[in-house]
Amino acid sequence: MKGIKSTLGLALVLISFVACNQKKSESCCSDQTETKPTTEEIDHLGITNPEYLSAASKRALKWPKHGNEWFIEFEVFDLKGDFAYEEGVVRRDPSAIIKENGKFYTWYSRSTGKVDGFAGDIENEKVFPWDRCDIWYATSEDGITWDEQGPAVTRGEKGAYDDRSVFTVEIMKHEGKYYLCYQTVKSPYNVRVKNQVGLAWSDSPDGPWTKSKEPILSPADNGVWKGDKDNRFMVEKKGDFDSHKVHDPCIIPYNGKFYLYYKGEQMGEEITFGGRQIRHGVAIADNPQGPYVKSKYNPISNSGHEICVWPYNGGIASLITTDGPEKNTIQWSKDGINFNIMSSIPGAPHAIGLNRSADTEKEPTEILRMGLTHEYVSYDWQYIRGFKSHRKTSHVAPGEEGKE
Ligand code: AAL
Repeated sequence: MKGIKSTLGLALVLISFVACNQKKSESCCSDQTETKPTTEEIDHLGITNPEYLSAASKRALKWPKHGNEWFIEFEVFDLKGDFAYEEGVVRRDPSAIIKENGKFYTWYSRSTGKVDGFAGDIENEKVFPWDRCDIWYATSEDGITWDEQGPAVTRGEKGAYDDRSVFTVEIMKHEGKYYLCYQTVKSPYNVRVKNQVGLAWSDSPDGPWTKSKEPILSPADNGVWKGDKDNRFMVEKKGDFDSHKVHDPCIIPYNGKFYLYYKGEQMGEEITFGGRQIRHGVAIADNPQGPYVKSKYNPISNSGHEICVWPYNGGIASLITTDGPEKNTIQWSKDGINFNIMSSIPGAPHAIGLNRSADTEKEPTEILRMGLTHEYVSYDWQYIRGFKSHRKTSHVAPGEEGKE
């Protein structure tokens, strides 16, 4: 009996020794891949001595291998007709461009009057440039000269969830129907007011539009304000990344479902090492009109601002601008949820309206070759401008080309 016991004991010791060593060798090997770069990697990254890797070189060694396919530069320019700058009118946050009946169409936020801010009579004044907006649309033969057509979706009647402002719109065409999704605010527009998302649909890009009776997306309700002051930084608990506002909605038909991408603003938002704490989320529905269910993986970005997403190569691409440590990157995910950086770009125009009439599969960034953006002339007045982008594949001085 004693003999059996001691054999069993020895076996256990041996098993745990082997298991322990296996663990050790796994961690030793992963350390090795981290610290022992290949000759090609050393040459590609220009590392002086692979025995002495700086933190920057260690990070560079972890980068996935990408070419310059996703690297682009932008040029922004004035448009003509009704999109020429007009003092007294705010036109901003253009939707994507679609091509219908031989013409380009876009929708946008439109308001008039100067901004008063939050200090005065918020019931009757205008607190932001995007306050007291309706959604208007314009068409163009060439994408340069635009004709304003009039309102598409207007604010709801007093007491409705969208009675104060409807703004920051996106267009989706699906199976012959048109869908506009947009931000909504209910009066009074105070600092702590929650923002929601509404939807309208039509059989024609020229309307008439039917509005959803209820919002299709709302902020998470797990944040807790501290005190009664109208202050958005004072919180007991911040809650989810979208506990205060759901913004910049954009619906993409994807894998037989509808992916509603949006920007979240959090109660108690902070400034971090990358700027404002802004992150994106996605909510998924079986039908364009919803119900939209927020993904358990939210937030799906750690940076960004206005949503700018497009389908590419069976996945979804996303341009991340303005805020957060990963701003000025283009990212791609093969499942619409798990995004990785494909390129780091020298800034991008704000609030981009993509060219959805482009052949999106031609190149990863083909949809960005032309499009719309907005620009601040002042905090009171913004107008819609055009942009172009081009791929950058080499960097040569004048006269150097022939010598390549
Ligand atoms: C934009 C967007 C949303 C915000 C405001 C108008 O950049 O993120 O639309 O509410 O600013």
